[in-house]
Amino acid sequence: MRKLIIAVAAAAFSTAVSAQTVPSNGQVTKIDAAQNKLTLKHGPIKNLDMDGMTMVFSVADPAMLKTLKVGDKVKFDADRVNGRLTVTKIEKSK
Ligand SMILES: [Cu+2]
Repeated sequence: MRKLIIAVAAAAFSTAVSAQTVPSNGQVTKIDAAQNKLTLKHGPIKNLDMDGMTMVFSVADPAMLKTLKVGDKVKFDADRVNGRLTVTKIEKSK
């Protein structure tokens, strides 16, 4: 499944060299440290072929949640990890 998604993304965005993920913009609307989850109101996520919406993501590293608070604007990478939509990288937007 993951390989298929990457292949489709690569075909659709042939100018993107070898990157699997493309940074997306979002805003933190909820942090659930106990569940290791983050709710983001996000813009389009190109590598997941997703339009803007508000949704829950898993986070790859629990430490990510410690640097964030509700209302923060962020730039993040999201990918499908073991079938779950997961934030693999996140930083506050300047
Ligand atoms: Cu979404």
